[in-house]
Parts: sequence; C-alpha cells; structure tokens
Amino acid sequence: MAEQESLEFGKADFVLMDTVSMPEFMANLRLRFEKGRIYTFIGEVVVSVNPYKLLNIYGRDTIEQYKGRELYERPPHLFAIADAAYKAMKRRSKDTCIVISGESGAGKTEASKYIMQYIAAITNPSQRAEVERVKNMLLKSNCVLEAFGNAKTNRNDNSSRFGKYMDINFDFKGDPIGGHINNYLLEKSRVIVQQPGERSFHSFYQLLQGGSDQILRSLHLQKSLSSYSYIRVGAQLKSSINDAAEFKVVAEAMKVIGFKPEEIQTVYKILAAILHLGNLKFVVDGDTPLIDNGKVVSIIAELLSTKTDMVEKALLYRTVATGRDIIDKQHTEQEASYGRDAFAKAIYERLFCWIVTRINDIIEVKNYDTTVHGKNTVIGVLDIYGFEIFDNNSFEQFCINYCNEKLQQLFIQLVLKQEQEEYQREGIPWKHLCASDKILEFDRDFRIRHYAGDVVYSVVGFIDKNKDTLFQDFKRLMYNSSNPVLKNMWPEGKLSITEVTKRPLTAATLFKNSMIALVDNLASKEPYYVRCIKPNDKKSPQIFDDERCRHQVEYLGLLENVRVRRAGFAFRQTYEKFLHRYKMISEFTWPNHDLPSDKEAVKKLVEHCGFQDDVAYGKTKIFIRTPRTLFTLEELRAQMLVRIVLFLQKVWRGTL
Ligand code: AD9
Ligand code: MG
Repeated sequence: MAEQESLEFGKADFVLMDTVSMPEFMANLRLRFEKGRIYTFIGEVVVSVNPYKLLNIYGRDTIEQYKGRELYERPPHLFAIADAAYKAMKRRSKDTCIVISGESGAGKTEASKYIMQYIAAITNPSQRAEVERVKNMLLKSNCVLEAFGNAKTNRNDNSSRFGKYMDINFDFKGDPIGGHINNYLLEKSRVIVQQPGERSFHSFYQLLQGGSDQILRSLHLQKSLSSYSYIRVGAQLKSSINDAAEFKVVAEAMKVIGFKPEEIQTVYKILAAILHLGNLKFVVDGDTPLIDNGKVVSIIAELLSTKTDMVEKALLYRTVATGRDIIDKQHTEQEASYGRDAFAKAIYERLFCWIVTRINDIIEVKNYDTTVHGKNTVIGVLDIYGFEIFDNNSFEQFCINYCNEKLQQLFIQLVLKQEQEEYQREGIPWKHLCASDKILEFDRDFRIRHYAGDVVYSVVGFIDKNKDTLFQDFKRLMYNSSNPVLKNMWPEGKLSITEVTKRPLTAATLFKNSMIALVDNLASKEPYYVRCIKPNDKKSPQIFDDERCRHQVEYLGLLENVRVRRAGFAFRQTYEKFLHRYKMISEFTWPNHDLPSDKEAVKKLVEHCGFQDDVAYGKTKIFIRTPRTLFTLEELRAQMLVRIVLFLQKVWRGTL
C-alpha cells in the first residue's frame, strides 16, 4: 500500500477502503481533491483528478523523493508509476508502456509530459552528451506536436486532435538513446471548419499573432485573424494560450530539434497557403465556375512553389481517364469548393505527418549494436484524444470514441480479466468477479451505446469524410512543386492518371487497422495505467461535480479494479526468477539449494523469512499479497548484497 499520509488527506490507495462501495470511493476521491491530493492509487494504477491549477508537486525535490523507490513507499503520484515502469524495464529488461486514459480535458496530455520529464530527470547520471541530446529532443518534440495537432475545443482549451504513442528506447544502462512517435488520425476537418466556441489548430493563430512583420509580409498575410475565412469562427475567442509567445517557443524548439531554416520556412508557407485557399471564391459564369479572386491564386502558387495556371487548373478541372482517352473534366462550383477544402485539409495533414516523420528521423536510435550492448528496451507512453460528446458529433468523434472503446477493452482484458485468468491457471483459489464488459452496440439512427455514454452521430458528411477523396490533380501539383520539402511530402504525385488504379482504403478502415496494431503493441508490453478524471465541465479548480465524477468512476471500471485488486495479489513471479533475485537472503538457498524443485526452495525461503501467511503458491509462480512483503524482501536483498560485497573486498585484500 502507499505510504500513508495523515488521514486528513483520505486514503492514498482505494484498496484500503473499509468497504468497496461507490459512496466510499467518491467520498475519498472528493476529500483528496479538495485537499490538493489529486493522485490516488488502486494498487499499481494511478487515478488522477485534473486540479485545473498549477501545483507545486513536479519539481526536482519531488522527483528525488520518487527516484528508485518502490511504488508503495511514497504517496501516489505520476512519478511513482513512471518509476515503476522504468524499474521494470531496467531490472527485468521488460518493455513497458504507460497508458493514460480519460475523457477530453481530464489531464492526459499534461500527465504524459510530467511522466516524460520524470524519466528525463532520473536518467543519464553520467551526463553523456548524446543521451542529453536525445532527452532534449524528446521533450522539445511535445510543444511542436501540440502546436500543430492541438486546438481549443468546447471541452478543452488545449485538446489533442490526434493520438500519440511515443516509444522511448533505452540502452543496457537504462539511459534514453532514442525514440519513435506514432501518430493517429489527425482531425483534419478542423482546418476548414470549427464548431462555435472552437478554434482551428494553434499553429495558425501562433503564426498570425507571433510572426514578425517581415515573415507575415513574405507570406502575404496580415495579423487580423478575422481576415481568413477558415479561422473566422474562433477569431474572437479568448485563448488561455499566449499564441504570440508560443510562436517563438515552437520556432526555437523546431530549430533545436534540427529542422533546417528552409524547412521551417516551408512550414509557414504551407500554413499561409491554407489560409489563402480558404479565401478563394468561385463564381459561376453560365455552367462554368471561375475563380473570383485571381490574385489569391498567384499568392498560393508562389507559396507552394508552383505555377499560377497549374494551381488554377487543379482547382477547376480534374483529369479523368475514359477508356483510352484522358480528358480534363470541368468541376461544378460545388466540386471546385469541395476540391479546394479537401486540398487544404490534405496539405495540413501531410504537413503534420511530415513533422512527425522529421522528428522520428532525428530521434530514432542510431548505431546501437545489440550484439555488443545487449537488448535495447522500450517504455511507451500513450496519450490519445479522450472520449468526447459534442452537440454535433461526426466522423471524427466516431473514430475518437472508437479508439477509447478499444483502450477500455484492453484495460478490462489486461487488468481485470487476465488477473482472474491467471489465478485460475495457477490453481490459486479465487472467487470469480464479473467485469463490466460493455461492448459497442449499434442501433439504426446511429446512436452508439459507448462504455462512457450514448452518443448520437450525425450522418451528414460522414461518408465523404470516410471516403476522404482528394483529386489526383492536387497530388501531382504538389509533386511538381520546385520546393523539395513540399515535393517530398507527396511522393504518390508522380503517378500518372493511368497508373492510379487502386481505390484507396477508407479513412475508417485505415484508422481501424492502426488501432488494431496499437492494441497489439500495447498488449505485448507490461502495462501501467493512469486513469484521469475531469472534476467539472467549467475548468474550475474549486468544483468537484459529484455526478460527473461518479459517472467517470463508473465507466472507467474503477470500483471493479479495486475489487480485483483487494481480492488479489500485488506481485507474482515464476519460482525460477524469484529465486534468482532473492536466493541470497536465506542460507537454505544461497548460493544454491538442494531441494527437489525451485518451488520447494522458494517455500523454504519464504518460511525462513516468516512470510508464509502472505503468499500463495501457484503451479509455476509465487503470489505475494501485500507490497510490504515485497518491499521487505527487497530490503533484505539490498542488505545481503552489501554484506557480500564487503566480504568479497576482504577476500580481495587478503584481510579475511
Ligand atoms: V484531450 O482528450 O487531449 O481533449 P486531455 O489531454 O486529457 O484532453 P489536458 O492534459 O490537455 O487534457 O488537460 C486539460 C487542461 O487541464 C490543461 O491544459 C491544464 O490547464 C489542466 N491540467 C491538466 N492536468 C493538470 C495538472 N496536473 N496540473 C495543472 C492541469 N493543470
Ligand atoms: Mg490531450
């Protein structure tokens, strides 16, 4: 159990509740939130409540208190979970992952950043320059990704509009040597339209508010947000983020990460081209659509390093192959507007993916020879867009909520079901518990009963977004850009119309496949969980909305989690591994035992230490009920190691 603070702060681990009931759970959660104790354990799971205010609990001194300590030695904290994942990785060479879940605005992204900061702070004690460089890149990449992938929504001023899974690779010493980011489906429709009260991606506002006059002039932009049709909806909104200051921070971060000046310049040009595209109007002359504001086309052509007539052609025509003939088919006005918006969304999405790829190029593990240095191990950190329900829910919410659904199922599978199955397999007496397994159901009006609530999805635009059509002409336009950075983002533009035969997979299929791969990846690692709760919908540090919190506790399955945990065993290990680690504690097992099996040897060791009432013996593993026992074993082991070292030193010096 977690080291107990004064009881005035409530119970630090829900496992310690007198009775496992919703009222008691909620009373403890509320008390701790009101006392500024936003973290509480359920065994090895950390439950976090968004404080909506800065707390002085992430500094160097706090980091020192958690470094190398056992999970239950210190009060609950993200650092405790980060340290546990790190230790498992280092001591047992296990790939681990930290899965952070909770609805939109619950605090996942902030938690993921604190976890990464912790890992950066406790590693590389010898200050190797290359490791410091890697750590710096990993930390700096966050603010760049947030600038281009986050936006103000009605749920969260800094809402992640993409999913992020970051692997941090460690060498045999446990120091970070690189990383890799997987990004999942960016909500690109936000580039062209936002709901009232929301904004587009931060990057646009940062450029307009923070770019120097010279930069803006070169991009033919003016500071006024309301001049640009694509971002007009949220132009007047107050943001809690200082866009102008953030522009400089992001530009500096890109520089430090290793983006070249011409690459950064291209990023700005793409943002500007999108803003200008939004202002393009089509007028109809007879049946023929024409571009109303030709000057804008030439600006776009200049920014994208292509020719004005080619941009115009791509906007007004599309090339189609009819049998052996290739013809230019003129768009209707509606098709032209559709094409323009699809183009704007696509170049933003490409830009985002390119930024991720560039960061990956820079942070990926290089020159690591596993035959010399041993296995390189990984800690993965997952921070994905949270479950969300808006007044109007479309394809994007469908994907986001589907993703959360998958993660919830994984949690049930890993934390609840696997636990029960393991006890059964090992022959440990066990009363079966029913986990609330809520599988997705469809009824016909497109209402889906999700684990976190019912959501009605609007079918308007759904199929279009799923098909995600981008006329091939735009791809060729970009591939033929004389800007090499841009050209590189569009490799498939080199295909001619007759070569493009395959119908691309739909957005939902691609997303589904990426989710299956993600879940498989997480399931192959040792998982650690942070379950985030949003205390109210007003972003207030004062309000603990009982009803809202209870709902989240319910659908996150936290009470079931406590029940499984209380009935269960905190720690289990195969007899062989257990002996390998603790055999020096007992004279019956050190240096080797002469008992008929490892299981018998472990029994002897446990009895010798007096822990027999706190363990159960499975077929292949020992199960330990309370973490305190494990902690004591670790202490005994550490004392013995010191004695062994002293003994060896004496032997070495010949003083024995
Ligand atoms: V979404 O699914 O991406 O829409 P998140 O990621 O769960 O959502 P986020 O981490 O962005 O939420 O937190 C929302 C806001 O809550 C932050 O911008 C902070 O203002 C606030 N927050 C969250 N966690 C903390 C914290 N530990 N300390 C202080 C916090 N403020
Ligand atoms: Mg987030």
